[in-house]
Amino acid sequence: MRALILLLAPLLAVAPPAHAQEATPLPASLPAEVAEAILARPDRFADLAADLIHGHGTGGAITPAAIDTAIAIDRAYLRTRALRPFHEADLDADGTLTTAEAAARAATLSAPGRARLLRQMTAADADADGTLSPTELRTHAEAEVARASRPLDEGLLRAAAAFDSNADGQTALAEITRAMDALATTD
Ligand SMILES: [Ca+2]
Ligand SMILES: [Ca+2]
Repeated sequence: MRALILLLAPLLAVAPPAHAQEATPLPASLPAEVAEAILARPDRFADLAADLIHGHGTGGAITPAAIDTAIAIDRAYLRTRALRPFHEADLDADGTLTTAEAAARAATLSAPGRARLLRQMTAADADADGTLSPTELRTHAEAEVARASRPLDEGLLRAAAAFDSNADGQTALAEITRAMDALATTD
């Protein structure tokens, strides 16, 4: 499935409204920047929570552990996406990318694809020796995950856990929608 955090970009692009600092029915445990993002677009947070619960929950509800798993799946998706061009060029499958392997793969690509592969290789080649070691590949993948999944993105996914209003250890979609409806009526 598409990474949940990629769905967050429109939510995060919206500036928090002026009333974000006022008292609200949001759980007090939420970090301030997460609460502000939810207040800015409660409808989008409800959509995000629905995707999270439907995609990773059980019986219409989700536990904190399942949210952690959803976030780990998103990270794995981003890591895999970052490494794919290099894996496609690792012709002898030894986990290391040589200059010759990159050149052989680049020759089969369009001009933009070739430019992208060589640019990504230069960026990942931390010691500038012309090859990518397993360590350089891992570091590059983690950097791409950090770049694509900002702390606030994951904070919004984790926020769903704070809406467990009946404290049964899981958040039902109804608990989220009730809280978002309450926000709408206090506006
Ligand atoms: Ca290789
Ligand atoms: Ca290197």
